[in-house]
Amino acid sequence: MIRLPAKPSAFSFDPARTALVIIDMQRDFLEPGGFGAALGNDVSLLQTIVPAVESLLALAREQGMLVIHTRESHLADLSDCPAAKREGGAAGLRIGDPGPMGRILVRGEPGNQIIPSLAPIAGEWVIDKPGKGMFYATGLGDRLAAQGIEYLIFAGVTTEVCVQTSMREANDRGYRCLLIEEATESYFPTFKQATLEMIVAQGGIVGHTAQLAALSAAMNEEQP
Ligand code: TIU
Repeated sequence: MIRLPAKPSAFSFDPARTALVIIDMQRDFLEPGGFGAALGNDVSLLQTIVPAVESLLALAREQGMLVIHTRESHLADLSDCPAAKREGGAAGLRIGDPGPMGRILVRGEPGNQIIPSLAPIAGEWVIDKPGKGMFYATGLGDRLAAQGIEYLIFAGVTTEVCVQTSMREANDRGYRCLLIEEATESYFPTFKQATLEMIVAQGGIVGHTAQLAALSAAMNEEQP
């Protein structure tokens, strides 16, 4: 077992039964002209975490840990996009509308690809999800169970939307969850901070959070 300092208490995990989950580091949310910008957000805020997510991904790959990438996306005919979700954006900038990176939030379009520096490699899982949470309508739960995964380490965007929803879904399913603080970001810095605090409140009601350096040090140390 690997043990590291975390909030609200130390976090222990077995790397052989752990997956790194990188949520939605796709061009739609990180680059101008995508879904994030269409919703009125300053996407440059999210780009600041890219180096930390790159380091975390390299660490997981070095250690041979399972890596899972998610993408929020919809089928080309939008049959998996509820009207309530599509109605959310401004006219002409809604899910399925044409944008500079192709149809907004549609599977297979250029904007739906994970940014090049975090691109999945062979053996890593890519989960396309129509919702904010990674378990809803994806079949991921069965795949994780078949693989014997019990611990999930989270990174990605945005902290209070898809990351938090996925972490709450995982928490309800019994996974032990850790969110890496510098490897997640929100369009709203106060929402990120509030989310980190609410995850660890009440004795870790949703899970744990830790700094990347703490995880890296623990993983590179000899464990007793
Ligand atoms: N809008 C926002 O903050 N997030 C999303 O729409 N999706 C994800 O968080 N991936």
